[in-house]
Amino acid sequence: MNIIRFRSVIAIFISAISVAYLSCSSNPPSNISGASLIPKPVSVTNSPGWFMLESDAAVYVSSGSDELMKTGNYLAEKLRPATGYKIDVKATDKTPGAGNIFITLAASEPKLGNEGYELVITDKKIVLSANKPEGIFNGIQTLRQLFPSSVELATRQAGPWKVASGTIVDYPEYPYRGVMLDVARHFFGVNEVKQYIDLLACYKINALHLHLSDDQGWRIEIKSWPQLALHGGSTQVGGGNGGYYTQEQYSDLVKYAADRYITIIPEIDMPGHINAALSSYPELNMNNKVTELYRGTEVGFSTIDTKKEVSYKFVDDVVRELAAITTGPYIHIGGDESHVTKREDYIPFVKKVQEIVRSHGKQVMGWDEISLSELGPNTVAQYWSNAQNAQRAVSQGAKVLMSPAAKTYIDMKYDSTTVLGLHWAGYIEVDSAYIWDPAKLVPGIGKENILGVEAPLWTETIADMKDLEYMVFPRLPGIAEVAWSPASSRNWAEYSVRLGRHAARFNALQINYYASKLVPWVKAE
Ligand code: TNX
Repeated sequence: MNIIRFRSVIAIFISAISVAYLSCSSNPPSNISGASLIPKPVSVTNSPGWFMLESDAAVYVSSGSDELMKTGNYLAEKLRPATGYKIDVKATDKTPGAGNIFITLAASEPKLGNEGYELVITDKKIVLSANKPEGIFNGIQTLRQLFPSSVELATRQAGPWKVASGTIVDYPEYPYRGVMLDVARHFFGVNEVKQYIDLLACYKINALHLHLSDDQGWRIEIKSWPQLALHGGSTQVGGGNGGYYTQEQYSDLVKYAADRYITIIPEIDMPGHINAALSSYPELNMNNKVTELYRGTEVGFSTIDTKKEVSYKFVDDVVRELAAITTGPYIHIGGDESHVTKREDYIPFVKKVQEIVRSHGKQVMGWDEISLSELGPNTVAQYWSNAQNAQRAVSQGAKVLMSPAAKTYIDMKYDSTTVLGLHWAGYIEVDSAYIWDPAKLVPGIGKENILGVEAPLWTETIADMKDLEYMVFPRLPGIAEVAWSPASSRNWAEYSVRLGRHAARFNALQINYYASKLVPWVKAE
């Protein structure tokens, strides 16, 4: 075949593929199994017809649970702006009539667990059932994605608000599906974190780990050690004023997240990554002198004096105050890159700090290095770089949270042209963040040893929400699917088409995403 003919054959082939894309990209699709849902549900079954949301539709909630009523209100709030409909929310003792959405805790499937849900859509109504309100909340996220993406717009749109009929039965692969935000290197205020929480909820993420302290900043008010936030929180990478959360603001964040079934895990990084504290209180240093505030991006140069009594008084006060404003089960103690702490000091320090955390009624999380120490009951090791550390944690009976840097570090650049981000763990294109199985990554660590998956965003180079969105989207939806959907049902070629159809949703939500060339983006509906 000569080169010209070869080219025209390729051209015909490409246009055939484009036609195929266009013909199945109508949103919503005529079959529910053609819907571009992320994360992919466990099971989707078609049935003929569709449900049409009309102006007199209401959300009916089976009576008896205030919490369930809240999920009904959340759904109505999501549907009102774009539809322009009133969408009343009403408690009821019986199944409502045609044209309505019904939310109920009468799920028949024990396998749904706490977070799963069942969605049955017919031409008459939408019935969303689950064992627990968190399952309903997850089902609501699926329902949002079943409506045309214009449902996410803030102003009234034309519709029609049609959803293809069928049944979805869905539940997560892993119980912990998280992200980490480093608010120490660059501070992110309460409203910014709330904005992030709203985006996380769309993808059924249920944990937000906040990295609250590092060399460059201390971001949480501690009443018994006030200089930590006042002085230690007064700057950030590159300079500027930094910032911190008062305990009241922090509690507001915890509640905002909990209302969206997201648990906040606070981290105080110790014994290294602690210059902000050392610059606030001289007694925490080996030489009893305060250090300078730090605005650079080096890691691994600071350590608390692990031999002094006062260091443990400090840890106990900080953990006590933090535990009192933490509703979730975990406190993260850091433990990474303590390059200037002697091994013989690091090991007893990590052991004692775990005991302090447990004495305040919380379970411990720490970066994988903590397995060098003896791990106490229920301690979770967060695997980020050293497989041996993770294996040592498992051999001590600990569970592992999977954050392999080469897959989940969403502060890594996409490729060599990405302006933001670092690349010490390699470039992470959108496909690479998706194509991996947490249960097959580290020899000797299987599904039974894994609590879940977390994608950290370190913020040495990330200064604001636009930067954050660019690094998080579109890798986060893929990582959310790795954590939620069974590995056997995942495949990049199919996923990339579904992801491409989320462009209109990203645009409606005004997300500054990276339009990777690896994804067949479908911008218009
Ligand atoms: C390593 S990951 C760190 C962080 C940096 C990050 C940058 C980990 C536990 N420690 O201190 O911010 O690399 O990617």
